[in-house]
Amino acid sequence: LSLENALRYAHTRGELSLHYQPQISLSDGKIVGVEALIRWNHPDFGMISPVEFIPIAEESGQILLIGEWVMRTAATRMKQWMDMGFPAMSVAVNLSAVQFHHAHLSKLVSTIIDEVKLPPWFLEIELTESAAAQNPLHAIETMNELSEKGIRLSIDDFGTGYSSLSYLKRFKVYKLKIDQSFIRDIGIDPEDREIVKIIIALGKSLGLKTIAEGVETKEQLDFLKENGCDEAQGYYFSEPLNVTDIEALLRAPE
Ligand code: G
Ligand code: G
Ligand code: MN
Ligand code: NA
Repeated sequence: LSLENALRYAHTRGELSLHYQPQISLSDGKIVGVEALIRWNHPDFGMISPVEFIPIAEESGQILLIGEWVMRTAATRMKQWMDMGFPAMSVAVNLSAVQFHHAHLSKLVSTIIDEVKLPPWFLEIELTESAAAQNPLHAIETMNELSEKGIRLSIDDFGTGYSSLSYLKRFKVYKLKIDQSFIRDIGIDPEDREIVKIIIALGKSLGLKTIAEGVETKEQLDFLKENGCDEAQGYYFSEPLNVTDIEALLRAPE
């Protein structure tokens, strides 16, 4: 049985779920957002990583349905949390290149936002530089349509793609996500320290928020605070959690 076949049923049989990883504001330590990360729990194969099945979903075209499910589920959940009285925060979803370059993405996103009645600025779309690079003209158009509707865009894995700087000039970007490969060795690698400082400074001068990914230690956190990074995300605070566990975390006094 191929993974592609199994994936066709995953969606309808409720085998897909979203986990949520908190994003912390470094000025006050509060949770200001979550990133939604897809999980596939197959009855026989067990947990299958998105690293394995997203490429298959992209090749087979199933990513369009799955991606729509991700956006709708994440937006619905955030609306529900707001209605339950949790503090306002954003929910970020990862978009694959295939989804991003499909016609009418911005229309689909608006439809979902309207349907769910979530204020658009609470939804953040994460896109990698390389995904945008596959069709730069269409990417600019889509980015502009999304930001006109008030939806926020963040560049995922920032610094690992190419043409980063020209994109910042042409796209309306809200946030830079500093790739975890730069954060990992902050404690031992002076080059990584300089790169991270420069990305934070770039964000400041262009008026973009910066968030560090993959923060695992106090030392990394202190460095980021010292250098004025806005937010952080990583195992130091919390791994991605299922709905029950993230709700418990959101309820707990900080
Ligand atoms: O959380 P985790 O280690 O499992 O994520 C692995 C990779 O899968 C990351 O690169 C992440 O961006 C990607 N990913 C997670 N959820 C989604 C999703 O809903 N859609 C897409 N396209 N990629 C996702
Ligand atoms: O590509 P993207 O940045 O969306 O993927 C985020 C990935 O990083 C997910 O697979 C998520 O589970 C993982 N992740 C989140 N926090 C940490 C962390 O502190 N350390 C490591 N190594 N991975 C992390
Ligand atoms: Mn991401
Ligand atoms: Na990333």
